[in-house]
Amino acid sequence: MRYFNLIVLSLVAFGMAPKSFANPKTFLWGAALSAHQTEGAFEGGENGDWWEYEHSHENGVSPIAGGDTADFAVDHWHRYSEDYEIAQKLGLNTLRTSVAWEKIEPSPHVFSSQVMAHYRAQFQRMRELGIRPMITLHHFTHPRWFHQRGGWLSPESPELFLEYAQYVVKNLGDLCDLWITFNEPMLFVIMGYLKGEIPPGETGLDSAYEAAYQIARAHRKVAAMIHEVQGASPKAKGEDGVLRGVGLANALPIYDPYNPRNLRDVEAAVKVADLSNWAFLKGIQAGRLKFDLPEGIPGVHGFDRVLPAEDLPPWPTGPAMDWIGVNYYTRYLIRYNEQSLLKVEWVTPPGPHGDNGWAIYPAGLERILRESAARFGLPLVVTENGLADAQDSRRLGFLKEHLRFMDSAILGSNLGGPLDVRGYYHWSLMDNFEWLHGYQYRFGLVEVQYEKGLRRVPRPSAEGYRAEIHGRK
Ligand code: IFM
Repeated sequence: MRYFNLIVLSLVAFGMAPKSFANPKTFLWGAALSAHQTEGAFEGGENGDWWEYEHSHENGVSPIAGGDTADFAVDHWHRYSEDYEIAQKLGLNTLRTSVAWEKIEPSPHVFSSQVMAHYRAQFQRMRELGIRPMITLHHFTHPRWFHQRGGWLSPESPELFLEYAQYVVKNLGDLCDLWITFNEPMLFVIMGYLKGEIPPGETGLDSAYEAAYQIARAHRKVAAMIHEVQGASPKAKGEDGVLRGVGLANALPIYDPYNPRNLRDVEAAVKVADLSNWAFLKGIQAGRLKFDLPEGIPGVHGFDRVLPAEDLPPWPTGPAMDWIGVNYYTRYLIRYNEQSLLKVEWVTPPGPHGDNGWAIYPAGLERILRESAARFGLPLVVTENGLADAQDSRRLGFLKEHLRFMDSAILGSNLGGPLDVRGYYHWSLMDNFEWLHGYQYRFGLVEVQYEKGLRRVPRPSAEGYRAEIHGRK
């Protein structure tokens, strides 16, 4: 292995990097989107929890910056074909997006064949253009009825989610064999069930633990179902180099100690990374969900519960995950602080950052890929990486640097041997509705001109991404 690394490193040093750093024909070059952020509320969006939230005004104040709503978003519902044609021109061979549960299942056990026909047409168009879909089943939004029945605190929630997922896989399975069950499940749990900052607005440690547990169950049930329908690993792992199967897209920032020479900061950073990045995934893989919180803080306790084995029988349902989706954007410094909740404080490192304040730290992509590989031993996909940059003055540099560190992960570097990375999805193909921040942050390779009828205008960075992809083929 060391010799291999040396050879690769010297080839890179002399500008002779192997052109096909991965399986060049099967490497997934894509961009990511989500339904609620792009589609608009057409055909049933008003059945959703976010629709309700965006239209709620406590004391006349909207919970969304600028009073924005996703009622029209960027009208991807009607303009998907135009968007996919742009993606094709950029040289993308895949796109990641989600489908809206609230539109597909507007009331319990009632599915909309009209909405499904729309999604079929959408994904068929993608295929016609030579673009492989990666479909996310849950990207933060829910039907309102789901919360009326207890949401993720209810023990029936995994079955309800499975029923919806079965309907989607039955109807779209001939067009898609790359599935994500949940986007950023721990971020969703923290914001929706611990801090109450997004729907359903629950607060408290116990509700967060319960929601994480039911979501972990839901993931395992859906992974088993998809494997039964479409085949389990090793096929899913891609004997032919083509990635298939099921993963989760996880928010995986780098957490470093504020002061690497302060043992308390070092321990705090390890703890935060474990809770936010790894505990949930470890639980899904091991069948036992465990959160260790620091001892001795009033009202704070840990969690340790076995996930029912019958959710994921050993055969033919395959493993709980075929690959790990890595959403990587930024790095935080963690400082021990006696006064703060959980005795830790998040600090944004100084230096370059996006319009939304997130620090730019490209080396972190290689580090997080290496840590994910070491922990789970599974193929990896960068399911999101991008920058809020309305001027498009830093996006291309950001992209090139992150790709350089992804190359190092794939080729091997002084940090370790070559890793099995199967794809890169830039967030996002085009500007869209950025949740609590409305439309103020621009993540798109393609600008959406909101004041000019949602006209799509590729930014210079889009051409830069095309060239980067081309250079690696
Ligand atoms: O827009 C979001 C996306 O929905 C989930 N990951 C982070 C993106 C940028 O904030």
